[in-house]
Parts: sequence; structure tokens; C-alpha cells
Amino acid sequence: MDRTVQLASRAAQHPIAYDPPPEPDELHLGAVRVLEDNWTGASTVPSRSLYPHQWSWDSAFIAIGLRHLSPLRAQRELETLLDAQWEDGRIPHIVFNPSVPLDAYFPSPDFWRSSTAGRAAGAPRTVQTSGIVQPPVHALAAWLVHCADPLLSRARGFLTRVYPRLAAWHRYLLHRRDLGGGGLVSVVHPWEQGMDNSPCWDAPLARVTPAPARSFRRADLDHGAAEDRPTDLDYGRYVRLATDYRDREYADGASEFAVEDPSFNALLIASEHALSRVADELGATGAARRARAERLTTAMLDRLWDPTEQMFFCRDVRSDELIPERSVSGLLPLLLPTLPRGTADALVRTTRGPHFGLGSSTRLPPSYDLLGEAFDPHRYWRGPAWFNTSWLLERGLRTHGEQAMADALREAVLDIAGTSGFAEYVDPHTGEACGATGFGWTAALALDLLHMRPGHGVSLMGDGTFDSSDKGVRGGDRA
Ligand code: 9WN
Repeated sequence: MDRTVQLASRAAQHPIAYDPPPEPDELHLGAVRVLEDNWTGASTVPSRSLYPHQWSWDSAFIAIGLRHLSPLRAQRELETLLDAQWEDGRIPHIVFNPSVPLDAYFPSPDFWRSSTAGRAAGAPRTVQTSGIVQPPVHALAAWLVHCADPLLSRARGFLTRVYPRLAAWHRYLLHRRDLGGGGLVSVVHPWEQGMDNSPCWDAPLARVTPAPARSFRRADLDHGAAEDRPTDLDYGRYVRLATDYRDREYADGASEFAVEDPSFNALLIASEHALSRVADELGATGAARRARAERLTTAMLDRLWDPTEQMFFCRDVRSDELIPERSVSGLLPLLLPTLPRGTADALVRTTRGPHFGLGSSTRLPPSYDLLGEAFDPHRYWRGPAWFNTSWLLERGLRTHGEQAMADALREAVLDIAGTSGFAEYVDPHTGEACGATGFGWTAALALDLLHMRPGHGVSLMGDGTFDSSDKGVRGGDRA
């Protein structure tokens, strides 16, 4: 039998190459405590103070960690989010908790007006949400949660329930958000991509007239230091974009801001691969999804890869040009097992090189170019290191056989998660905590890494390999 097929069938019997940590220690206990403290009974808040509602990609990352603690709760986390899905298939970026006061977070439900948002949202519902989206990590999370306890998952019909919803979510992105016409998905607001004030947005945002500062009140400054958060000018532009989108009843196509982002699209590709496994598990065939994932990978290589700079860049759809800013987002397609060898090798070199300095000047990958003019080690997504991007890069390094680098990154994530009090983000050089502490995905992803055997090759799907049908475009050399 072909070795890949052999590995794949072994992986199917033992889908998780994870071990329980030998002795639950302080770090383990601390991570579990954060997840307990942030649990509301139906989902997990990113932070009790700064973000007191359910966030979309946070919940997907949280479910990935939570599955080690309680696969049942991890399923619930995802299903609570999916219950808020709109008629058109979009999964909103925030699901509001009705028991939290309106002024605890801005923009609040009365800003988004989801219950009267028209055709996109569907019939008015009791659950209030925002109207924009976040990166599609959900199908990947659902597959990993299933693998944590396949028996429980099958007994509860978990995949049967979530599959059509996840399929509708991907359909929305692929059909309504291909604003550049080249097969990739565009984001229409910096909050959608998740790295809110990345310098990548500076040029496309400069075209947006900011909403006047007196027209809104920033609740984030009640809890976060102003010098670690986006500026008032950034906020004015976020509010303008969101207001215009809302006033168009969330119809897609006309946004002043439209960007194809490498990590958003790479996560969609990974989730499409995950969904193909879900389909196989449910007795359907995942082949069409695997083919779509390959087409998306080819489109991403064609539209976002820069062979001179050896990394991926964002494309400004309105000017049809690459945005010449190096963000950690441009390294994250490394998580795809089907990336051509030459591209993966180039990304590893760029991660180690002077712009990101991993393993030499930085302990965790910075969110933005160390040598970029806008670099600031403390201001949100303009330099600090985040734990979700570190985890994704760790997965990518391991997927592509860079075990030593992945082990070192894993160690650094675990060490800094503990010493920073599970911070929201940290100085990439020193690991000094910034933003909130007791942050949901920091604890969840630390827990996930605690449950993983260092030194082992493990794919993003968590099964030690990827099956032969996932191989796609790998083997070509685009670098
Ligand atoms: C806006 C919740 C979210 C994360 C984002 C992060 C931050 C919100 C904010 O917090 O964004 O969505 O108010 O700044 O940038 O990635 O999902 O943790």
C-alpha cells in the first residue's frame, strides 16, 4: 500500500496525534481557569472586561482548545455561534449577550440593527448580532472538535447539524464576496479580517471619510490603554464603513474598502479541506470541496504571492494592486499542507529573516514587519505578537516538517502565555503583556499546545498526515 494511504488509514483509526499532558501543572490549571471564568453558559467571551460578548473567530479558536477540556462544551460553543447565522449564510462577527449593558461595548446592537436588517439577515430574530464577518476558522474547528470525541459527536449528530450551516457560510463567502472577480474572498471592513489596525489597511482606509469623533463613544478605552489601541482616526473610519454597510442593508459589492487578504483566504481553504472530511464522514463525497480548495489555493498564489518579497501580500481590490506592507497574515498560508514546496520553504525563510526575526530577535512572530515604518511593538496589530497567529504559524511549520522551529515556537507560546497572564497580545521581543489578560483564545490555544507531543509532524487537521486526495497543487514550485 502507498505510504500516504497507509498513514491516512492509520490516522483515520487514531485521528488525533495528541496526548494528555503528563502532569497537569500551573500553566494547564491557569488556562482551564480562564476558560471557566469566561464561559457564559452557552459560549465563551474573549475577555470579561474588553469584549463581553461572543466573537466569531475567537469562538472557533476557543473551541479548538476547549475540546480537550470538554468536547461537549466545544460543540456548544460552535453551535451557539451558528444559531446566530443570517439567512444569506453569513456568520456575524459578534453575537450579543442580551444581559450585558448596551454601553459595555461599542458598537452595540442598536448600532448594527440586525433584527431589522432586511433580506440579508432574514426574519427578525431575538438574537442580536453585528452585520460583518470574521475569518472562517469554523469548519476547521468543527472537524477538530469532532475528532476529539467522535463517539460523542456521532451520538449527538453534531456534524449532521453543523455541516449544512458551514456549507452555507462558505457559499456566502465564495458567491457574495468575490469582489475582485478572481476567485478569492474580499473583506469589506478591517474588523472582518481580524487584525483591525494593521498598517495594511492604512492606504485603502485613507480613502474613507471618518465619522466625526463626537458621533460615537469608544467603550474600549474604559478598559484598554489608549497607546495600545487603534487611534480615534482609525475608529472614525471603522464607524463610517460599518454605518454605510448597514445603511445599504448589508448588500455586498459597493464598499469603498475591499481587500483580499492571505490569512482570511488561507483559513477558508483550510476550512474547505476540513469540510471535505466532514462530508466524507457523513457518507457524502468531499471530492468537490477538495477541488475547490485547490482552485482557491491556485488563485491565492496567482493573486497574492510576491516572488520577489517571498511572501503573500494583501490585494486592494479597488486599485487592483498589492499593498506593499508585510503582515504576519502573509506568512499564514504556510498552514496549508498543499502549498508548493518552494513557496513553503520561502515562507519559512521569510519568517526567520529580518522582517519577522523568529528565533533570533523575536520570541513570537510580530503582527507586522519589524523594519516597517509603522512598526510599534505595543500598538494592537501594528507590531505586537498574538497567540492565534503564533498557533497558526506553529501548525504551518509542523505541517511542512520544520519540527525544531515549531517546537521552539510552541515552547515560547506556552512560556509567554503563562508569564503574561494569558494576555491578549504581547511585545514580540520581550513577551511583555499588552491589552486584556485572561484572554480566551490565548488560554485555549495554550491548552491545545499542551496536549500536543512536541517533535512530531502533525498536520493542521491534527492527524499526523494529510490524505493523498488532499495533496492538490503540492510539488509545483512557485517560489
Ligand atoms: C473588533 C475579540 C476581537 C478579535 C479581533 C481583535 C479585536 C474588536 C475590537 O477583538 O477586535 O472586532 O473591538 O477591537 O482585533 O481580532 O476577534 O477578541
